[in-house]
Amino acid sequence: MNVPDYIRHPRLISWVTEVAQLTAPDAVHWCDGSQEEYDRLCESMVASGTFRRLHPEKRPGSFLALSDPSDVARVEDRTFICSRRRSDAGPTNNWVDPREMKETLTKLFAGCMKGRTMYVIPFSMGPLGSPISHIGIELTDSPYVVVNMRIMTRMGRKVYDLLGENGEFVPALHSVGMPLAAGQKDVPWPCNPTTKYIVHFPEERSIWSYGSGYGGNALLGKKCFALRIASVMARDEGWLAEHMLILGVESPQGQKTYVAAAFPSACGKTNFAMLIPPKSFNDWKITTIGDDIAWIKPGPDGKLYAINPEAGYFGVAPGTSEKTNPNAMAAIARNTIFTNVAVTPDGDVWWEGMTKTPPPLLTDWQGKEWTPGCGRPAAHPNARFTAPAAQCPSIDKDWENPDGVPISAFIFGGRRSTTVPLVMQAFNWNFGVYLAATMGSETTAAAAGAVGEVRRDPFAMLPFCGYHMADYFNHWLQMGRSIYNPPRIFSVNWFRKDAEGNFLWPGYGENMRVLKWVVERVHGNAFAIESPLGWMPRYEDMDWTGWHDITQHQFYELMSIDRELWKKEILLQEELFIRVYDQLPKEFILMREMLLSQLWRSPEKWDMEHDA
Ligand code: O2Y
Ligand code: MN
Repeated sequence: MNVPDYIRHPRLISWVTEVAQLTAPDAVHWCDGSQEEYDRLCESMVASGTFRRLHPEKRPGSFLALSDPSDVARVEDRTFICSRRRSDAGPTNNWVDPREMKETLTKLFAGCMKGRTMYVIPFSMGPLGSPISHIGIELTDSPYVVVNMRIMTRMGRKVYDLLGENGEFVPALHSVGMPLAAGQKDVPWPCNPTTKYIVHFPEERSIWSYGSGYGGNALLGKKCFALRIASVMARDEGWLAEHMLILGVESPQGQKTYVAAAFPSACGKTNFAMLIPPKSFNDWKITTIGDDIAWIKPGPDGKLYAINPEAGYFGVAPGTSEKTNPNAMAAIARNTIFTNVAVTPDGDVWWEGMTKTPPPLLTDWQGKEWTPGCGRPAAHPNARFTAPAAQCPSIDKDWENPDGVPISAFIFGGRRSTTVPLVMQAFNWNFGVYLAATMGSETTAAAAGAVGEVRRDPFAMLPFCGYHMADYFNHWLQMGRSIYNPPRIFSVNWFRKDAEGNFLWPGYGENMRVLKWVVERVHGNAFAIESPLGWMPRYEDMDWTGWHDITQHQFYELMSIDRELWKKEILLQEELFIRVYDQLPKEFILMREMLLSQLWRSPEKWDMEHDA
């Protein structure tokens, strides 16, 4: 094997050698991360049929990939946390003994790269050299993964300079699980239709992924490293690896406040991260640091500082439009890889929700002819764009600041048609941790299971925590004890509906009004009253400039607290708590009691119109 002379890391070289011996690729390519390499790989994928080049003027530098119909999303039931002890993975993760799993995987990986090239991808999660960043090396037999990783991470030769001879890195091994026999013709989207494993070994901080070429299963810097492995590192080292967007709010006076927010998958995180305030707020500015993951570490002054470990957006295309997210639309105008969207006859992209009227003729995500009303979606509901973060017009000037940005507030939100008010501030850090731990979302048609059922998704981390979920709650409580003046914690719910099923809150840019109250609370500049659940704004505490439709009555309906619903809610929360009881923080029992007692000393239907 020819190792470039700038790689001076014996442990890395021997790992790559061992993997090459096991997987038997035809060639090993050490990626340098250059534009030429990216262009060459894209061209070769156009030639092989994996990529289609999009219209050079309408989507310059952009490509479309259509996946195998069996390989379209993360596979949670095939995702494993293989800690030495089952109890360390906890009851919410799939677990297999690490020795047994290594045996299974070693058999699967034996010869699995035959007929393919193995790429060595050096990448940094976070700005190169930042004290908050960490390095990974992904070995993969998928050129699609290489080019996506070049957008999503800081990838290339400079990583080897940082690693030197003995630097730490997370080894991440990936194969599409489809070796090619001599002379066998490849398919545009190789994967293994029957066998998939997304496996994490938290003690040795390594990742093995087999059988899928899609998104979170294959771009191992993202969910596998930046959340599942990093959450374990964060617990051990006293920091936070979170499923959070980070945005900046700049007031007309130029005061900048950074907020991190957690919402479950498919709850509009990218839209919130790139929010454009309503016209009447045009002297306020929202800037974007990240749309999905935050790494947050205590700085020298004891405050929390956050970076976005990613360098790109792997966003959901359907629903993204000039109306819902103009910043995302600008970010994907060029140099973007689209996966599983539809394509127009002249080579531009389209998906449901992009325009009001669909084009008269498309090729859908399965390569079939599509016309409006044909009864099939044109794009897959989990179709994605991979775009460089730097292309987003709202990108924050400090998005690559190696020291991170100071976080003043955490916001947690779910999708709830009832029960949870539009916004409230937790009474204190511990209560905020309780609110975040009990958050849930109603299932939509896109998710499996009954529509409208509440799924608990604590901290939006249920599929992404690399250890016992209740131990993670303890880690958050411990962080509150160890940091000076911790950020304030808020809960939001953009999705509340009236009795007729109409949304009570328009969302999108109007969420700025909530954000403004949050920021003003952080700085001690906004009034709030005490509700049974937390601190809440009155109608007059919100800025309604430019919006004359909402009445005080409507706002208080959005903010009301119904004791009967909360009784049910607390019983449902108990289901999660009992599931993770062996590590459940004792504080949670006390907070539940406090909550119940507050609900009982308030009227059955608490609302500010009558009770405040
Ligand atoms: O389906 C996938 O492989 C991607 S999942 C994903 C991608 C970007 C951001 N968030 C998510 C998520 O599931 O939370
Ligand atoms: Mn996500």
